[in-house]
Amino acid sequence: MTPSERRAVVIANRLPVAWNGKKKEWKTSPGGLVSALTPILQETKGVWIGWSGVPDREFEPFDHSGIRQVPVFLSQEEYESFYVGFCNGTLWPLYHDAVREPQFHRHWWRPYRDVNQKFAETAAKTLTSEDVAWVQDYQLQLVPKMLRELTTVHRIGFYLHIPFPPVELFAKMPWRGDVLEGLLGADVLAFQSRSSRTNFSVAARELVGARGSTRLLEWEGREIILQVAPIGIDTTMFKRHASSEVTLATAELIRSRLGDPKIVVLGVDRLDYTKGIDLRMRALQTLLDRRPDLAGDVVLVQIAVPSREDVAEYRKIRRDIEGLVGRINGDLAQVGRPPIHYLYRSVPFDELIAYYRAADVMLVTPLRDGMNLVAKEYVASRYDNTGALILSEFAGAAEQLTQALLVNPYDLNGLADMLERSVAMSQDEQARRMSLLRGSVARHDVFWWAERCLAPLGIE
Ligand code: GDG
Repeated sequence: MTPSERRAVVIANRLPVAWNGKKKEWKTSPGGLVSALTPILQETKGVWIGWSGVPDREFEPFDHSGIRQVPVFLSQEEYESFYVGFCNGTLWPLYHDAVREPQFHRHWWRPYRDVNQKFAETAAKTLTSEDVAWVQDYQLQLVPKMLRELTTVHRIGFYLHIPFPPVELFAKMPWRGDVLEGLLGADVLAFQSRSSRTNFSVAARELVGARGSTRLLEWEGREIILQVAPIGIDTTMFKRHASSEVTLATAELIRSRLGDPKIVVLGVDRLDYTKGIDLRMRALQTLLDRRPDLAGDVVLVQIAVPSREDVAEYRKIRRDIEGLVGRINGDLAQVGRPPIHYLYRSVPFDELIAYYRAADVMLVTPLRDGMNLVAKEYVASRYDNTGALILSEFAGAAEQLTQALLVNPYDLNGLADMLERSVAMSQDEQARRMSLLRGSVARHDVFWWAERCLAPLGIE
């Protein structure tokens, strides 16, 4: 069998389609992963295995957009202990530098293991010895080893979308050995950044006795390739949308609704405590305290997309941020001219691009982030080389986007300095930086990423 004939089977927490209960139909969930993999899975007659997003409901396998979709059943209880509990209460904070305290509960671990087993068993029914299994992300770290035990599949790959933490943090997890052994079941493990790959290699060697180097480990008589494959976006698609007449008109409208300020600063994030939304607002306040002459000229638009509202920490960060918006606007607003415009909702894709076009400065300040696609999307939308990107050193994107204004988000004065600098940046400097950033984002787009991940697995 040649690499171009080999079938790819993606195993992810969610299917690339979501069930619309009212219309009783499946709808494609937009996103980079889905658009990158759809053509590959279509060509190779591939399969996507994942949860439907609806607890307590069985769905039969079906075809959508030329891809076989195999739903995995999750009960409400499993959703709460596996997903809300272990994935989002244990792994998510632990893997993001423990910016919130990870909760370790045995009654969450067991369902994590059982649900991983369920995904592996569902996949095993589909996989043949000619296929390549490609497991996605932190929800399914035990699946590679389980597939090795259950199947004779050609190769097993795993991609981690979030950071892999330093060993000092990772070592706290009571089930660290099971997780490492789960991942070491793969033939190829790919990470967003060099630091994540190094962290994993150190943990595997120190905690379970794997041998080898940062790039290649040996475990139970097998070799495991450790890859760095930073995820990208479909840059051509972003440029096309960004330059359409409708988008440009919407961008104008957004600026005029904001009162035509001199500088529009934009933040776009899922409302998550890792994204540093509160710190960027406090940095704006620091700047306006320092430079009252900028009041009215500089406004921040923050789009905060509702996320994981079932998790207590997420409800708390929402309350904190909304309190902060109220305080800053209460202190600094003139009637009809608040410094912060806060939207707690997601906006349609076309409108999001119009916001990217309307923004003079994009503020991306996560405390830790696997990559951060918003930073890349902003760059790809600035086809005329205008605008400035302020980017946290702690986003995976900072390893590639070195021409951004890089900041330590914890340093409020430093962040305020950088905001001040971006507000005053000359057009020449904007153009020089943005054209280098655009080159980097375009060279390492989502198709480059998919190929980098799939080629070592034997898929072309
Ligand atoms: C995880 C990792 C890694 C946002 N608001 C709206 C909207 N979005 C879209 C953006 C972007 C995506 O959501 C967010 O992606 P990020 O990469 O910024 O962040 P996470 O959701 O945390 O993603 C991250 C990523 O996985 C991929 O590997 O980069 O580090 O944490 O595409 O455009 N889309 C629409 N309306 C919105 O209001 N339509």
